[in-house]
Amino acid sequence: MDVNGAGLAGAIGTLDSLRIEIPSWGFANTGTRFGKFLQAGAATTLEEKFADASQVNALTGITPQLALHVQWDLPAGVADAGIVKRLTAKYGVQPGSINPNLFQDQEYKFGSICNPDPGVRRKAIDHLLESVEIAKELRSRDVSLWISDGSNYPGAQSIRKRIGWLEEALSATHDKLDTSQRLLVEYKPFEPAFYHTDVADWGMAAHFAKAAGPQARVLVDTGHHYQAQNIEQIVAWLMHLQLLGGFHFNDRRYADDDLTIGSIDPYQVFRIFHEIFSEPNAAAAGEVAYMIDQSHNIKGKMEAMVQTVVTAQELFLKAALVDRERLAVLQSEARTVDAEECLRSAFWTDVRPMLREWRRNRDIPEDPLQALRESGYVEQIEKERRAKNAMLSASYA
Ligand code: PSV
Ligand code: MN
Repeated sequence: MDVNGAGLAGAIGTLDSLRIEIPSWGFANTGTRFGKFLQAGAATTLEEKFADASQVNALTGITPQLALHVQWDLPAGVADAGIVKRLTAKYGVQPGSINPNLFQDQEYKFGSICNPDPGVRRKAIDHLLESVEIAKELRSRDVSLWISDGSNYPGAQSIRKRIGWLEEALSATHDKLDTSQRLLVEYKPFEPAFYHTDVADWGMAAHFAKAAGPQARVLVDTGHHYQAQNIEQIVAWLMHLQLLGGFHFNDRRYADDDLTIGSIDPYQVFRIFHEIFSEPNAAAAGEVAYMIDQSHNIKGKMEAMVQTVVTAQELFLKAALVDRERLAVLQSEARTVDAEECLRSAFWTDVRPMLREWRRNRDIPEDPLQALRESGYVEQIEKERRAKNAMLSASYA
């Protein structure tokens, strides 16, 4: 691709704005429902998660925020906010989105905010309200909610009643937000429930966000779609409706499986970024939160996170290089092949030399993955945490 000066300068300017939030759970031992392969260097405490996140930020320069999962990171709820503040000050990493957890407690077997038992619904709503309190205390903008509720057999639950319960719970949560906060509603078509999930797709999430109130938005987890779904079209629609809150980035081959962003279909991530850059209202595009939702079982966690951030940056820059003015002309003249080639030529541009230069100019290691390997950080945390990780059980039994 022939990158002209103005196009490149604009793209670099766009790249400067990119911040990616990384998940605390991406540093801890996780697995599949069949078991876990424990890693000697996995984080075993919140402090270790902050330490790892700060290392990723030092290596990449664009990940100053750490998403927190309430039950995993603040088990005492708002009473743990002080610990988070101390870690923030110590490691220079800010708390990012606050993720309530409505999927682990035994009472949630038949649902949380959609449970037919009003007592369980109350408990779940209280957890949501406490999550808003935590976010206020930590000055986090986003309360990011995945609702795992659903059912496994036809007839087992009233889909209609559950819609009403969900609307009530989300508007009660929205009522507690202060004016700077947002509620993000994440959808997923299946798992853990296998017959129906209560927020199965973007249309349902958009409805619930609108019903909840003006500060609610939809969160698109790229892994939460059926095969062949056109995710960038969903993104275009959500932008059009001013309802796109952000992303959980990952990749998938068959189902939600937390693979590294772009490892299976990098062109799709590029097309998603392209749709965001096509938004005429730049301020609205700037509100979109880019978050990673991956927890690796096979790859080393530090390496995987650095590789993920670098990959996201590459795909973001490629999309920023699309000559959108020319594309608009080609589209209006219905020059199909030329329009497609306009997109493809940006995608096939090797942006790695530009990114190396961009990092050099900002005192960031040119090759963050190589820098991680040379830093000795992974060996150090493996030494420090090996014994603690060995004591953890490798099975879910
Ligand atoms: C559910 O699959 C999900 O995508 C939600 O965002 C959860 O918060 C996260 O994964 C937990 O790993
Ligand atoms: Mn997610």
